[in-house]
Amino acid sequence: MKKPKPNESISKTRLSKLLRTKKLGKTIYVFDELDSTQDYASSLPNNESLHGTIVIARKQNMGKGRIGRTWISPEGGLWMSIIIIPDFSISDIIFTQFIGSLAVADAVFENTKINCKLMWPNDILINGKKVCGILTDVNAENEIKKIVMGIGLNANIESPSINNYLTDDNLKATTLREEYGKDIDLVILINSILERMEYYYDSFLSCGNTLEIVDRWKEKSEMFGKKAIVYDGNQHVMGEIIDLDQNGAMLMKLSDTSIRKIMYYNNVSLH
Ligand code: BT5
Repeated sequence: MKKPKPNESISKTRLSKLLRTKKLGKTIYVFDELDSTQDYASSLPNNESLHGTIVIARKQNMGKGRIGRTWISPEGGLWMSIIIIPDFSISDIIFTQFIGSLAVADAVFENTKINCKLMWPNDILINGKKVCGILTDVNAENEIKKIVMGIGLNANIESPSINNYLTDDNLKATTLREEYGKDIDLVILINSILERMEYYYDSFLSCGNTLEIVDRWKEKSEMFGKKAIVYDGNQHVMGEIIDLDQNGAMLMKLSDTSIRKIMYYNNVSLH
């Protein structure tokens, strides 16, 4: 059988045939290009049958990061949004972010044997450089709540085609092509991500098992013991990251030895 070239491999038909998940990926949209898969998924009307729908674009023209930031999304990357109709309280939203990061890290390991590191709350790094970001948007205005989880994974891309456009000098991006030395089959990678996500999601929902998720997340993070600054409007506080609590909040020790809880929506920068 002819093997598709990785760059051409996000085919809806191939993906549907390969997927072994129960719910995630049951409906699949694949576009050559979109402004943002996140916007497209958010625009679909809230409806329970949407749970597990995935929206993929081969390239995005206006990819979104958090708090109005831009996500550079050339061809060759994995730009995907997953719709979740939650059976849990929206206050546990941080766990969807952890589930997404763990699923990507597991899938990258499964396919390349590369160990990614997680940075709170939504970054995935290889060798200290960002390879993936997760974005979680919530639409809670309706009776049926909808979470849209966006995954932006720099896969089969040359890193300068991202780094040349980054404006923040402190942050460098890397790509799987650069770290792995070859291209990866994106359909197989998507399948691995969705399988791992379903595993974590089911164990979280069926047993409320946040402990396993928090523990796995802690194992994969190198943040503990590092100094960080948290920005709060014009103010900022500096401290040492010491732990993650059961609710997914990050615990930071300040210079007066008091412990401050940092929530996922806070703006944190590592030092
Ligand atoms: C994120 O935001 O890390 C979340 C990115 C989510 C992107 C996905 S792609 C599919 C879906 N559709 C969308 O439109 N978005 C989601 P944040 O933590 O705010 O990081 C954004 C910052 O990362 C930017 O301000 C840049 O400094 C940097 N950046 C931009 N593009 C990048 C890239 N491709 N790789 C690494 N860093 C990047």
